[in-house]
Amino acid sequence: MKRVAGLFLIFVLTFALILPAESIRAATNGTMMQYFEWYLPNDGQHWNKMKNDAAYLSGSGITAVWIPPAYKGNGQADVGYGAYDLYDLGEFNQKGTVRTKYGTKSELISAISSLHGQGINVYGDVVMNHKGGADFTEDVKAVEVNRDNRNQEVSGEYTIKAWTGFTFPGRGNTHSSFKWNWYHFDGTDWDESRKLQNKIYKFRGTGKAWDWEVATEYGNYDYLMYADVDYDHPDVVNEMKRWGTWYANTLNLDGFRIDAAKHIKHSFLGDWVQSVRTSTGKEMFTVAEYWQNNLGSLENYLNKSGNNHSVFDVPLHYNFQAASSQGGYYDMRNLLNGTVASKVPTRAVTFVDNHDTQPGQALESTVQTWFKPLAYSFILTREAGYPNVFYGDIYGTKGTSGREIPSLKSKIDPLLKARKDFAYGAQRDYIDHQDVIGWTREGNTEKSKSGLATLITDGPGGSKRMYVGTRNAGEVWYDLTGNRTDKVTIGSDGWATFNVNGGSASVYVQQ
Ligand SMILES: [Ca+2]
Ligand SMILES: [Ca+2]
Repeated sequence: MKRVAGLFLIFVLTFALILPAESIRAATNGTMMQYFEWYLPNDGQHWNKMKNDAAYLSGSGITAVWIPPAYKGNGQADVGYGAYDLYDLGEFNQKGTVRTKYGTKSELISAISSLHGQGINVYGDVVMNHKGGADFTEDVKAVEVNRDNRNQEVSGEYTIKAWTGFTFPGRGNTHSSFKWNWYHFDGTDWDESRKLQNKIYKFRGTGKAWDWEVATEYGNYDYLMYADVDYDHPDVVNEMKRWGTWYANTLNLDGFRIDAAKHIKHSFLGDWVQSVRTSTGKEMFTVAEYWQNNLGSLENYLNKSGNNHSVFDVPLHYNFQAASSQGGYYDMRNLLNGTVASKVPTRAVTFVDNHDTQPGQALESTVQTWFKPLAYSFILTREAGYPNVFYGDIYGTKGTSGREIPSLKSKIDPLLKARKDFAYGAQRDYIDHQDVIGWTREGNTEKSKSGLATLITDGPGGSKRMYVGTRNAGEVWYDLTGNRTDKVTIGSDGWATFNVNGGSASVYVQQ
């Protein structure tokens, strides 16, 4: 905070806007939005809000939304990750409620129809690692394992009462007659007969073992929470593929976000994606949440899951967080170090924050507010990666008095516009200074005014001479973010000098 202590207020006051730009997915750049944050109210109105938001989203440049888990969780207030019944999309009276936290199945279908009507794709959240809220316990033979090394058994075999029986009495056999029993799972962390804390139980039985390959943290990170689904069981594999097709067809989904991928047998996930693509006949863009700040682990996941879907660029998020918390002393040349966007750009979904990294959540690592416009200008105006904008950054977050993310809509909207209208064509990097870095896009002939120049700095303001292409020669460009008011005339040689304020971002485009 030292060097920037005096500048911090200026950062807040000037708050750079980010520009949107770039995207390689179509004639118009693709931009995804994560349409929820953790602390949305449990009022059943979220699907309705999303429906009413469709026109704004489309107009601002959002081309796809990732919706929260749409099925019945372990109670009405469940965010969705305590998944109970994947076939109950707010349709049956189960867990004391018909609707989910977000609304009813019919409201969701109506909202998706409105999004499609605005040309926006919809990606469903897929929670397949575990099941919560079982209907009854079963007697299961199990051993305790060491929490820090799940390959190490630390007790003899004995019988526990595990919450592993799922018959879905409120739904019966509608949509699926599959019932879950203990042998469809690998383990749990609760024995109802002894009620001991901090245990992990591995089930015993023919063929029972933690799944492989999964992440290697704690020896084997198959187990995360609740009753852990066993992807060595062929009936489970078949049922989940069948469900994936049903989920996609019932909601007319265009893709998926896979939850907790590092805890799920990687080869199964590749097969599952391929299976649903084949059975639906659709592209079904898919991004997996593999939460590890390690490029090698992410590349290993891509390889072991068949190289057929994308991953969130977790290392880039942590680079943003580090840069935002070093008070101007971060070396901005390092922002791309160790990122998916730099190594496997076609598989990178870039993002700034999400429902897990926001204040108060399990993986809290929130990018500081002053840096968000810089981070969004980075993911929205550069060529590499498919950017994802967080609902909590547009509308603000709740639930952590005094520490919420404020609404940054007025800062992000111009950057989305930059992405939609200007961030096209060849990119030139000027990532050559510890504070002020920049890049340009030359534009293309399909988008008449396209082309841009972005500058960001975590320290003092500055300027940089950059090439934007002779096709833009003679044009007068201005800062779409409003942070700078000077006009820049592009030279006949395609070069010009651009300026940026301290702790800020500027994105110059044609007037
Ligand atoms: Ca297993
Ligand atoms: Ca697992």
